[in-house]
Amino acid sequence: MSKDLFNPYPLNSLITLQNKVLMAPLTRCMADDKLVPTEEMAKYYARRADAGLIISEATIIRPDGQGYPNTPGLFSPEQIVGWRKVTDAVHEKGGKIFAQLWHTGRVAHPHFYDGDEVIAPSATLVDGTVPRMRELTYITPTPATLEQVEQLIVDYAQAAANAIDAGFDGIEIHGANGYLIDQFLHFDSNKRTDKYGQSPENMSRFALEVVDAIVARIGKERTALRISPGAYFNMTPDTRDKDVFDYLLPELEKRDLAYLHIGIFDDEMTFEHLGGRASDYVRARYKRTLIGNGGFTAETGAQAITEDRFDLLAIGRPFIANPDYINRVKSNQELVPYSEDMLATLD
Ligand code: FNR
Ligand code: 8K6
Repeated sequence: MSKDLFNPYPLNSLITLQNKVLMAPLTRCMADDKLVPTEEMAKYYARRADAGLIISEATIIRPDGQGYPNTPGLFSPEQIVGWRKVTDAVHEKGGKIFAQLWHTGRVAHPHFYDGDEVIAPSATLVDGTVPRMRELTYITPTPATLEQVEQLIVDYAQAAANAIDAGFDGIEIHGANGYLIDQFLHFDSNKRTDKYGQSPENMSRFALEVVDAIVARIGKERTALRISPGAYFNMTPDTRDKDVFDYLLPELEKRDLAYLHIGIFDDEMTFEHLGGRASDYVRARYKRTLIGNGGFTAETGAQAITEDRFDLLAIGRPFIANPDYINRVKSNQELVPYSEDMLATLD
């Protein structure tokens, strides 16, 4: 396999990664009941500190962003203290870690917070029930008012500042997988008729305003974004979605972020309206640092980097199954296969 995978990679003038194999963000639902990261979580992340970069499990920016049990937050002082233990443990082992900032939008459920409203771009219900809480059915969201949209942007920026206070090296905005920001970017979930809907420019506005507010607060070197141009999770694709991403990608390129990351479970999945794989679609329209992900092995990922399909590789499930993933791959040891039962414990 190409040794290049283990060469350092400079994201920018402030941050250089020790190698090109990143740990993908993985929700584990193991924070305590105040959504504070635990000692076990600090140990779990520290065991994986030899990744080029750890991207934390998605972390909610405020209470009404929660859609799954025991997902950590970054809005209370206790949560900042809890995350500080995680970031210290990772740094002590020479690693780097970004916080993934999350609001689930219409996938949120008031079961998890005080209040009865779920806010989203539009009043479009997501089909089905909450994973791991199958007795809960999603409820029809309330379209966010313009004041509520403004407040969300303020809250994203505050959570980013909290992440830096907690010792993170940067943040990745979760704009993928059918959650709040992605809901603005797709016609399936955005039916707004104001400045946040109907046209590619309007539908990209929220994502770009969140990016700009965070960059203003913590700097572009520490700000990254994950997107899913092909709707595939809690979302139905619409051929017009391509126009939105055709507009968004050059706008993002101008912002010179730390990186852009594709959110997909299997990069071999093709989207008719994108003309193939989501990663190839993005690569053709975005020339800065791109992270590929979704069903790769170190070998297939290294090959894709050699072919210049993306710059860095994020590994998800195999990193759950193999805390020592980097070492095993480097020394050609066999990997433990991932299985869903592994989600029950934080090894
Ligand atoms: C995920 N994924 C995910 N993505 C994300 O952006 N934020 C998250 O919190 C999570 N949580 C999560 C939990 C679990 C249990 C799984 C399996 C996946 C998606 C993940 O980052 C990645 O895109 C996929 O797992 C595909 O990559 P692999 O696993 O094929 O390398
Ligand atoms: C995606 C973040 C939510 C994480 C909650 C934990 C769920 C764990 C189970 C993940 C199983 C993968 C689901 C695959 C959906 C992709 C559809 C093509």
